[in-house]
Amino acid sequence: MKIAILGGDGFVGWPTTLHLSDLGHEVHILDNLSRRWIDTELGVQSLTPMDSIQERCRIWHEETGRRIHFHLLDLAKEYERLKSWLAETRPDAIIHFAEQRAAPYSMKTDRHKVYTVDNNVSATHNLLAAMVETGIDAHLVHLGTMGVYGYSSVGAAIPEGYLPVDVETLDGSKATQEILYPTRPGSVYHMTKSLDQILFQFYAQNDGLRITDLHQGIVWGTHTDQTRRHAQLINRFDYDGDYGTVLNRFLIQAAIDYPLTVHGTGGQTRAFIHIQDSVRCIELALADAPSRGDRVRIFNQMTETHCVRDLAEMVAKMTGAKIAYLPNPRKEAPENDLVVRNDQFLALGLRPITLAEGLLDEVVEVARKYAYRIDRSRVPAVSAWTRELGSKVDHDPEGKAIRSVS
Ligand code: USQ
Repeated sequence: MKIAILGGDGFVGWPTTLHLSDLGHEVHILDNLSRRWIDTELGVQSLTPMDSIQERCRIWHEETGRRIHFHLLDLAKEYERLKSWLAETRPDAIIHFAEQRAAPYSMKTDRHKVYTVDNNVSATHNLLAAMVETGIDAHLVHLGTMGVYGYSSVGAAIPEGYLPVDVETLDGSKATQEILYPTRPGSVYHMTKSLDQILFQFYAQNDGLRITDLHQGIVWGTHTDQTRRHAQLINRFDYDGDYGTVLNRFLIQAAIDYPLTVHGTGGQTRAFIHIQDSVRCIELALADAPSRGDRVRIFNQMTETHCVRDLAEMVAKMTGAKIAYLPNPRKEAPENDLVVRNDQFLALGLRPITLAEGLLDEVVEVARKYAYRIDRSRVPAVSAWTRELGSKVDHDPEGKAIRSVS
């Protein structure tokens, strides 16, 4: 297949690019490199040393003989260029990762909120409009988030996108409908992914676009089979307070003897998936495309659930790290249950990598190896959901005063 990977330079985009190229597909990355610019804005860098995208593609070619084509393009701002590229290249599939993906970054200041909404919603809508206008029949696979469902305890499993509901009709009888599971985003970033769902629903229904939306949990790990093949193919690994996600942060904190930063009581339960399983799920979703006229296909892309406190205890037991219970900068339920259905990927053949198998390797192979690159002052999470919460986040776990950067 000819596959366009929008956002193919990012944390999930890059290993997906390599995985699909390795399977023999013709792969094109479209990316505006915004994630690299944001590192510069925040004054942080990936734990792992990353080469330029052009250099990464060159190394892949040297290693495998396969070509990855890179196109510098801003989906949210360059609509006409996007349309011309699609019309000329006519990909069979498009994988859309090209969105600002950090919840704390999206809540940093009003400017970051505006940027996240403008970027994410325009990117998705530009893509959908261009697909219709060019008349291409590509299967669109979008990386969404489990976070669209929200994290309140409902005492029932979260289904894969659709919820059957009984409504009372005018004559008093019951009619059953399947509706999109009600969204309850917990950040501006998660809100943009909820908006994406409505855009997809409309374009699938109105124009027959074939769309799969993957509601992914929190990704952990760094390496995939392909990124291991050469030191310069390594994936990025974010550890800072804005882009680092919880488990990867705990791993590097343990590696530098920094107390594990649990927000609040750590009773927040979340869904997790290893990066290797994430790229495999994308391969499986690509091979199982909906037909024209079908509703949007939604998968829950996660393999296990854990609460933050249990994760911290697991990492502490493995490494001897201390745990710090900190004021939570986020407005979120302090404790929640989470039961998620993921039968569709399991039925398609996914065999998940569990935390129990992979965690220790990750600490030794990545976190300790690159620990010398960590700037301790960038570890605390300082982006607060409200001013009031921000005023409570004033000291880091080592007792130093925190200065918020905007
Ligand atoms: N947390 C801590 N300590 C930390 C960092 C986070 O206790 O040092 C807590 C947070 O308060 C939150 C939970 O851990 O309760 C998860 O935070 P996270 O930063 O790991 O994940 P999140 O902000 O939800 O976002 C990440 C990705 C996002 C993706 C989402 C999947 O950045 O792109 O959509 O995970 S999900 O969470 O399933 O919606």
